[in-house]
Amino acid sequence: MKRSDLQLYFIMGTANVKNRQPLEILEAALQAGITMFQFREKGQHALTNEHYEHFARQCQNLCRKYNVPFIVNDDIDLALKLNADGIHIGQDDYPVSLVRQKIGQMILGVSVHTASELQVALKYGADYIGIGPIYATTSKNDAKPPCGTEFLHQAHSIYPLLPIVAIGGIDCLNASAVIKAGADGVAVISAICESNDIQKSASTFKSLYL
Ligand code: 3NM
Repeated sequence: MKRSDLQLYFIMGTANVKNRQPLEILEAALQAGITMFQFREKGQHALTNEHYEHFARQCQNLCRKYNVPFIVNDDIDLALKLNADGIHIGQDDYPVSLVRQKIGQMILGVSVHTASELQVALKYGADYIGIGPIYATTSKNDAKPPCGTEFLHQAHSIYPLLPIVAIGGIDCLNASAVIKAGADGVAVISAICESNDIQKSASTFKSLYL
C-alpha cells in the first residue's frame, strides 16, 4: 500500500446510514475521491449470513470500479473468501501474529492505543496503524474515551516512516490538527455518511494534503 492511500479512509456499514442507501453513499464517496474503504458491518441490526456477504461483495465491486483498496474490518474469513485488499483489526480481535500468518501479503491495519501495542503491531508486520478515538465519537458503541493527538504525535515522532491513520470524531474542521500531529490521513464514518454534500466534504479533507 501507499501512505497516500490513508489520506481519506472511509468506513461504513449499514448501521451508519440513516434513511439512505449505503451503496449510493459509497459510490458518492468513491466519486468524491476517498482513498481507502473499510467494510465494517457491525451493530444490533447488522446484516447476517448471505446478505452480509452479498453486501460486502457489492461494496468490493464498487471499490474495484474506482480502484480503491477494499479493507475488511475484523472478519478474516470474509477477507480471505473475497480476496480483499486487506484487513483491519483491533486489540480485542485476534493476535496480530496469527492474523498476519493467515492473510499472507494482504494489507494489515491494526488499531493501537499504547506504545506496547504499537510495538507488537510493528513486530508482526502491520502495514499501517490506526490511532483513536482522537475526539468523541457516536459511531462506535464501545469506543474508548477520546485520546487527543498526543499519542499520535509520539508514535509519528518515534516511527516517522510508519503509515498512521487517525480515527474518531474527525470532521472537516478538526482534521488539520490530526494531520499536523503526524497522521498520514483520517478515517471517518459520520463525516461522510451524514454529510449533505459528500463531494464538498471530501474536497475539504483532501485540500489538507495539497
Ligand atoms: N474506531 P466517526 S472510533 C470505527 O477509536 C471506529 O478505534 C474507532 O466514526 C477507534 O468518524 C470509530 O463517525 C468510529 O467518529 C469513527
